[in-house]
Amino acid sequence: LKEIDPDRTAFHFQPSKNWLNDPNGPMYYKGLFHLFYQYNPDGPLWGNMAWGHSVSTDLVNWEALDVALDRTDPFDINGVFSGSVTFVAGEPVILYTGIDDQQRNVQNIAFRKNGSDPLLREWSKSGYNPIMLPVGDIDPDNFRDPTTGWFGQDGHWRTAIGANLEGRAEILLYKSQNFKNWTRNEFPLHKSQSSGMWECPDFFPVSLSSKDGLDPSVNTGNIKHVLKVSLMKTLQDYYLVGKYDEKKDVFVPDEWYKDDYRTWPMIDYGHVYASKSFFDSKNNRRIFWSWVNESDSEADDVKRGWSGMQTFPRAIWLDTDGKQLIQWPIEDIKLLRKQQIQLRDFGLQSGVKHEISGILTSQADVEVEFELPSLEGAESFNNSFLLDPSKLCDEITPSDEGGIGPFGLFVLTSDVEGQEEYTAIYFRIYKSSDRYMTLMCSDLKSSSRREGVYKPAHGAFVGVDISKDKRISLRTLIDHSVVESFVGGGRTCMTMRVYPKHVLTGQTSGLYVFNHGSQEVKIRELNAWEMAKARVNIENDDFISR
Ligand code: DQQ
Repeated sequence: LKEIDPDRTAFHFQPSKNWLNDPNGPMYYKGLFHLFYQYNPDGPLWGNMAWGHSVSTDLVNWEALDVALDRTDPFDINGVFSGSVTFVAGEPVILYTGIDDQQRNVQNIAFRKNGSDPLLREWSKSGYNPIMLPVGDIDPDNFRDPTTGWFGQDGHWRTAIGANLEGRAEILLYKSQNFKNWTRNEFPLHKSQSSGMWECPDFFPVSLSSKDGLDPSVNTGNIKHVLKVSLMKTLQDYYLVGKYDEKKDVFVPDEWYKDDYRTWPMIDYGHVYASKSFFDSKNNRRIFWSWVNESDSEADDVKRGWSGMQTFPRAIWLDTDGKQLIQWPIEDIKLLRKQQIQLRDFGLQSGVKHEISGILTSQADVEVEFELPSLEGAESFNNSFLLDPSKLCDEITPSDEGGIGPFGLFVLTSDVEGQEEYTAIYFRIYKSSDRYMTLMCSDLKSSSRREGVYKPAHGAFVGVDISKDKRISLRTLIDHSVVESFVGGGRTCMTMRVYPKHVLTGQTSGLYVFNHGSQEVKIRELNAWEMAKARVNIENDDFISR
């Protein structure tokens, strides 16, 4: 009998075994989606970095292929680090960072080997690698993660690379006419004084008038550009919205922007890193993945034989306010929805906890819209809350009796006496002098009785004005050890890793809606679906023969 692995997910991207981190070079090419990822072929901890590779027809079910890029040459013998794919004359080309035989970060290029293999299994590294070296003021330890290339009106390709120059974060811009010989631009695409090294930049245009995604080279029409950076300092992903000046080749963030990362919006206020997007030309959308790390111990990773996963793919576009990004699980997730439970116009009195029963809730997709009969009774807001909402969520608890809220969901719960566990995802409304502020918390303090597990509370003030219609929506994907939440239609996202203990003894997990505020809260509608298990990188299967 195989020992049960309660942390293994049902529909999140993971290799069948070993370590995974950053998503690399996602693309759609001739009927197939490809996802490469930072992978250790030899074990469940970080090391021996290579590019793992999987393919899919629907972005939900994945077939694992052999490692696409491994450490083979002087220019990458110490690691094949992150990178991306660009279509050059219609052909996919990989740009990636190698850790060379002198331990330097260098940039390399690889082409598909066999033009007739639809699965793009083999890649050949060019003989003229490396194509970019850390020379001059570039720190050879901090020069990595080339973006997908884009093509300018002047007939030159561009790519952008994260770098550290005398302690300053810079996204360096390189140009090329032939995608082979690259020259560093006079200016960086963008830079910052105080936020440390920026890894894994992602740079792409977004439409101001539609949810459709855009090809990376589009720079005309009603558009803005987004620069996403991963801060080594905080291990969080942030984004800036602005204009790309193609003449100077610089990104100019919108006026509100200050050079203080604490004021920048985050891709996800939970626990993700090194995100990357691609343009899905099949469905005209931009899709986004992020690495979700483990947050239990290394010994646990070794015991289970794997570590890390990707967020469920999200469509990403710019809100009509032109300021914030919206991220939403791709529609294709509906392929997995099974039995559904629904509540409509359901009053949640103060102090009530109501169970959503009848489906398996350890793999579920839950959408709920709360309505507040009135905003009177909201507690007063203190400006100091703004600086550190996670600290605030750590200090309060979901069982406090508040004014409006706490109300929300308890997920992955156990009610068995002496073994109670619950993860709370909830809201609490505050009133400042001129507006209402909606706090969202994901509180893991009571999520597990397992030892050595990180059980933080994360918080964010959500980018939704509650005073408009007194409604707030929450969507939560629950998948065994990962809980991804989307507030206000995807304006604020929070992903957490949860390791409940009760499932180890075969107990099923519960799901509740609750209200511990002094005012009644109404559920306008709740839909919860049990989710089927996707086929994700199952070993020993022959994709081609099926
Ligand atoms: N992970 C890769 C690097 C990147 C970092 C190495 C971010 O290329 O900068 O595994 O997680």
